[in-house]
Amino acid sequence: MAKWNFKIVLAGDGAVGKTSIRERYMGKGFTGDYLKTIGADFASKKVKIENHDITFQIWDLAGQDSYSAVRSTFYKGAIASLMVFDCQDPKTLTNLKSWMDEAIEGSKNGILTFFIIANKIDLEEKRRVSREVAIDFCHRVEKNTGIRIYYCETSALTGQNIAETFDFLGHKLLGANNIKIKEKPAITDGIIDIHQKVAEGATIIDGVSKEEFDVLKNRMDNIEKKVKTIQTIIKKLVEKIQ
Ligand code: G3D
Ligand code: MG
Repeated sequence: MAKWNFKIVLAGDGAVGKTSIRERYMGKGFTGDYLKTIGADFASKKVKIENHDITFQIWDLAGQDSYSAVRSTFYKGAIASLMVFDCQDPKTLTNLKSWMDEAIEGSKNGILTFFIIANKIDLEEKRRVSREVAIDFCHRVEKNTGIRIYYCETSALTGQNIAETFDFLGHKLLGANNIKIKEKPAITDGIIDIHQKVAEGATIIDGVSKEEFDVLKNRMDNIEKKVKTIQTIIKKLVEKIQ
């Protein structure tokens, strides 16, 4: 029976709900070491997927600075990262760009799975970042970094999608270690494989559907051809004049 130790880091702006997500998953009474110098908390939880014993080591930043040179300890050895934003505040989503850069650098590219998490989904009336906008953002980040991203919507308050996210992570991380698991994770509508979605053409490419994208691309290709023809004509004219 194999034992697995997966270090997962929670990153994102202050007050987006990182500690709440961790506490919701692990219960309030965790015993964590307080890593004073880097301002991080750490707690662990054991779970079982089929006959595999998994220990999730979950690290959570207490500091609110968007960058700190001492953070490398925080990311060192991390295999997955939950990048959390508050669905009430678009800035916390766009700030995830620099959080991701920091995580990629700090983990020395060791992070295999990134989750972008829209938290506080229970506050429906106050929501200011739509699912579409968030998915579009994830797609752009995936395109720019080449990193596979999963997107999910959670509420640390109601518990929506919290356990599901960690269960999904457990399956993915075992998979990344070439472990074949028969039972499927409890995938919910809230968990979206950005890569898969784009490959299926089922969702957004820079804000347009796959069909619209293909039409636009076709038009661009035609315009490009016309421009080339015009350039050739101009070149010939210039040659004649000379
Ligand atoms: P952080 O660890 O990212 O800094 P916290 O964020 O977990 O400390 O959460 C910040 C505030 O947001 C807390 O409120 C917390 O209760 C609230 N919060 C976190 N997640 C959710 C959620 O899913 N839904 C709602 N409605 N609130 C949430 P206080 O008032 O204690 O500061
Ligand atoms: Mg916190």
